[in-house]
Amino acid sequence: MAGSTFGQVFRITTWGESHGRAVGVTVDGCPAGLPLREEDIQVYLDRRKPGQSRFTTARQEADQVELLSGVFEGRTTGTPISMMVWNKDQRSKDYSAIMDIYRPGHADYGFDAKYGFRDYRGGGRSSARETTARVAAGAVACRLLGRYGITVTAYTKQIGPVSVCPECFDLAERDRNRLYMPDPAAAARAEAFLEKRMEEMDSVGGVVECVIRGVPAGVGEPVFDKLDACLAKAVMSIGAVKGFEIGDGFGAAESCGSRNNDAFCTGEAGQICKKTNHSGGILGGISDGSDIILRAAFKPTPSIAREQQTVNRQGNPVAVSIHGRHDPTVVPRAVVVVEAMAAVTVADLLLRNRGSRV
Ligand code: EPS
Repeated sequence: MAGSTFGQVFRITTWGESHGRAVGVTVDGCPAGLPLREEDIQVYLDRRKPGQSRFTTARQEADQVELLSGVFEGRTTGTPISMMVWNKDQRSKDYSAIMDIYRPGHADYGFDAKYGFRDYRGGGRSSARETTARVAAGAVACRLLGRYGITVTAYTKQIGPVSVCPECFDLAERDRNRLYMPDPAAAARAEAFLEKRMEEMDSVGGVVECVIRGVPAGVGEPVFDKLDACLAKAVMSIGAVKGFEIGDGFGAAESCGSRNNDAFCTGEAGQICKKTNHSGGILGGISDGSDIILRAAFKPTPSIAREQQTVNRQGNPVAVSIHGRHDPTVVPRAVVVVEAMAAVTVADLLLRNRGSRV
């Protein structure tokens, strides 16, 4: 399958299917000498793994990472870093009844149209389970970025119509509620909203926001590999993402130049900075030294128990209701996936930037 690799210098290749034996990733291009242990990766995987609460799939996976190569005596060697997680709780019979049916909102029809047949168990390669591998790679990227003083922090900004209120924003609250919202009152409202949709056998979407702090000015390539273009590709490649914004994003379309332009100024240490950050930290595809702010809109989980009309492989109309173990919203578990893809992108462009001048 083409298209399983992302990045040019810090390059990741993911592999595996939801109901296959395992999922994993190879990270090539990570510099030697970075301290790295399985525990460093596991903390990221634990934030994504299934079965965390009643708002996530009930599939039970420990998602225990095995670090297979590229590390010696606790440090990266500069050779490919291979990591994998065994699949242990597949329940493929949930899928045998719908193997010939095109589930609305899923990739089934596209896969058949492209390949002629597909691994129908749990969505196969297009399953959210593939994001396990991205998170493992992202953990390595975050460790690397940490060496440069760069942090990547995402959170749930919105679930359905319920948004975090800017005045109540408190990052410390993010890990204290099941939806990873940095606003406990909004989290409580979002949980109530979600409960209602679950009673109606329906699902919900939402928005993840991510802040990348500490990227020096000058990272990103000016034309096709603009920093924002690479981030857009990285984030849009996460299953269920339907929208992407940087800075004011679509809001900038309603602004005017005098408001949208961020005035440059000189900081206390004589450094060049900006008075505002409508640009979201990127100008001309190159980081401008301020926080990089991006948002990803996730659609509601397509697997719902409510009856839906569709067709089978033969084109005959059928009704389908999807049973099994599914996330009523993918957003809380996607928070760390967005962080991972943002980190991988910045790590790649940061390393590429080392060749930008003599
Ligand atoms: C998924 C369907 C469910 C989810 C799965 C993603 O899988 P299954 O039907 O096999 O239980 O549990 O998510 C994960 C297992 C995971 O680790 O993210 C899908 O169709 O995308």
